[in-house]
Amino acid sequence: MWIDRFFEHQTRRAAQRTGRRSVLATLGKVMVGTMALPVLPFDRSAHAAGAHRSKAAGPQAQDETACDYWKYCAVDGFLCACCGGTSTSCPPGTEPSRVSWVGTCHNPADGRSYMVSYNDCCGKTTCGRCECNTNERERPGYRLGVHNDVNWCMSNDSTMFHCTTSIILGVQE
Ligand code: ABN
Repeated sequence: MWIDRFFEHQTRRAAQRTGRRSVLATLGKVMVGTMALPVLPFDRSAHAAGAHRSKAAGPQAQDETACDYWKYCAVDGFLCACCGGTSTSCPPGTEPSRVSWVGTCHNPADGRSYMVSYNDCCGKTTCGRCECNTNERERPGYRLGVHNDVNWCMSNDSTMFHCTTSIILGVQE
């Protein structure tokens, strides 16, 4: 009967199409996918200095090369203390940005709040060490005036960003 022949033909065609070739194609896709996975851009800043300390413990006031140092509560950049400078001075061959981002951080050593200016150091390629992204009270990029993911070297003679300092501007009375 024609209907039997029709379905037999369709079934054979489907079996040919979804046979070994499609299994191999699926396997190939899985293999390529798993090879690409390790090179995808993951945020690895959690592995930066100080990440081993518990966040619940709050900020600390001893180690200037760790992201949880109290002055770094709203920082976004590589710590100059890990790049040949200090938390308040630029490494040799770089100069402080003319514009900056400010944050208010709580110092656990004296229980007071300080206004901190995050000036980038400009004039050399990125340092790449001690990347910290604490960004307390920062807002998303579409709210430009309150966003910190910005190269503050933008108005210097050299706009090359190297690292970020954290300079106390004042204490809250
Ligand atoms: N303020 C640090 C920085 C520099 C370049 C791009 C993003 C953030």
